[in-house]
Amino acid sequence: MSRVALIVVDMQNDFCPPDGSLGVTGGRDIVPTINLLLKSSKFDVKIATKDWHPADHISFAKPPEQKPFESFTTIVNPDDASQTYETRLWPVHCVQGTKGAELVAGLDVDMGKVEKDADWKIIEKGQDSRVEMYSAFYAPFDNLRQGPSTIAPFARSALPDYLKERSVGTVYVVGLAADYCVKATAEDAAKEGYRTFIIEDATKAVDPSGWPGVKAGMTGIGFVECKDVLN
Ligand code: VGL
Ligand code: ZN
Repeated sequence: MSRVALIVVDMQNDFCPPDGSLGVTGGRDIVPTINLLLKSSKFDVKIATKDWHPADHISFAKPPEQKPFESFTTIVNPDDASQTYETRLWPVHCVQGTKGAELVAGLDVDMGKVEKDADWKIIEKGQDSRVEMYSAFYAPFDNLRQGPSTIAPFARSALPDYLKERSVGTVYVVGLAADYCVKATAEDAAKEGYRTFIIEDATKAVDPSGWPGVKAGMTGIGFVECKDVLN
């Protein structure tokens, strides 16, 4: 029987105001909603992802030439210089082992552990300093779906195998940020063949004004509210 997974993306101190280095407006406010989801028996498998960067991660703006948020960087596949990737630079965030990389206070991660028959797992991502990795599945140029990649093994997380081993068929994605890691994770989930939903009132965007446009461009993903799931 196909099982249902809840993927809680990057609910970490650095993404939560007021202290987070890359605080997403309202990021902390969705903790109670996510806790309700974690408590629900609707999900057979529960996962929390952590952005887990080395201190020299490529996505960190290096002042004074580079500015966070405003600048764009071109990230090149270390194995193929013809493959480039345009994205934003960010303030230093979620460095491995720092307070900023810890799951945010109040997130009821124990719910996943105590739930009867539910698996609970923390998945780290973004450990390869050479590549950005918004998705909790893969870095953009990881081709492990086709065969062995020569990109460092950390460009692929433990998530793809974890979901497969547990016969998951449907995933619900929540957390931070809607327009970056939640989006990329949901898109890869859909690509991998999962029925994929984003629970909209359990996520917040870095750019709330741009979110409707980003959302409109996402195909094959369902958008639902918490109340639709927990009835
Ligand atoms: C994220 C920017 C940089 C996210 C991670 O979790 O959405 N955004 N790293
Ligand atoms: Zn990051």
